[in-house]
Amino acid sequence: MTIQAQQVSPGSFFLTRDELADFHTRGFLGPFTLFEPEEMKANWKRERLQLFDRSKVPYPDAKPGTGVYDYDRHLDNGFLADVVCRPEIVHRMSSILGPDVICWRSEFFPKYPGDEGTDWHQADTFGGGDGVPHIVWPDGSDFGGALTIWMAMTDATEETACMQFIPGTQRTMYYDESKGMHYDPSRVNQKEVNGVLRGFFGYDWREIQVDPNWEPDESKAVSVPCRAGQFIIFWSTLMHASLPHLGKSKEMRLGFAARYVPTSVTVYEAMKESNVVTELGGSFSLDNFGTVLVSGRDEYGHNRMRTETTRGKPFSNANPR
Ligand SMILES: O=C(O)CCC(=O)C(=O)O
Ligand SMILES: [Fe+2]
Repeated sequence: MTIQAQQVSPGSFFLTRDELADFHTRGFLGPFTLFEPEEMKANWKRERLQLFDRSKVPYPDAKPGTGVYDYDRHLDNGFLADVVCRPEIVHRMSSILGPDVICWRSEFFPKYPGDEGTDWHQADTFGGGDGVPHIVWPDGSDFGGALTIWMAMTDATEETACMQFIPGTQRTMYYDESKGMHYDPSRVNQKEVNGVLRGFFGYDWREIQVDPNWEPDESKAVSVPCRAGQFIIFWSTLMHASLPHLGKSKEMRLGFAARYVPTSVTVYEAMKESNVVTELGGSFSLDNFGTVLVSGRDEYGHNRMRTETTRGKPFSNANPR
């Protein structure tokens, strides 16, 4: 894949050559500001209520309490539909992934006071849970995984579960996602790892380590706090985690993650027959699923596209060609 640094002008958020080089060295970039903190706080106050309206959620069959319950709310919620298409995000995605980019997944990551941090992990095929690939890159690709933007909907500090990364680990997979993991929600909030309360929503990534004796080198970990309205970009194959919410503040921390790949990537091919995705203790049918073309055009036709939300709001293309 050729990667071009582009000229930065007003309204344009393509990465500079230095930012790109930095991204490829470390595997993450940011934080960048999408909303000022006060604006984000007002947005969240409003959208929190909107999100309770589940009359048009894409996966009405997903059960409450399962990890898939609030997947892909950008497909029904207008605010999130705008967020995933914003040029501040999409131009940067396109600087790394090329001109033709889809958003295929979004998720919320809430941490309430006292909650464990997210344990160290990497995602290449996103099939670590069920052992079946969710995304497949074309043969011979340099990269795998998805580019993630993780946006802080509330402040995320070292005391309130900010993200952590181990820079430069994005090129080696320390986990074999084809093994699949056991789901056991009784594991949640139970375990300290090196003195830090961490877990993975009922999964334990140690079950699928390539080398059972390996441990992530936490001495190299960096914490990346974000103010409400800021976002970080990272490869899903970068070793990443979050710190626990220590409970000193009574405010929950909420992350919103959206995942992007080039149009050449095939999403949910392995679920073509069943039309069902199963992970994190839940499942949902793909009837309303569609990827969103946020940049360029689709010359492959691998994926079902959604051009509008379930409420009929069109998605915008931030970088048409
Ligand atoms: O927010 C978190 O604690 C974890 C987020 C994460 O793992 C992801 O966005 O891939
Ligand atoms: Fe993750």
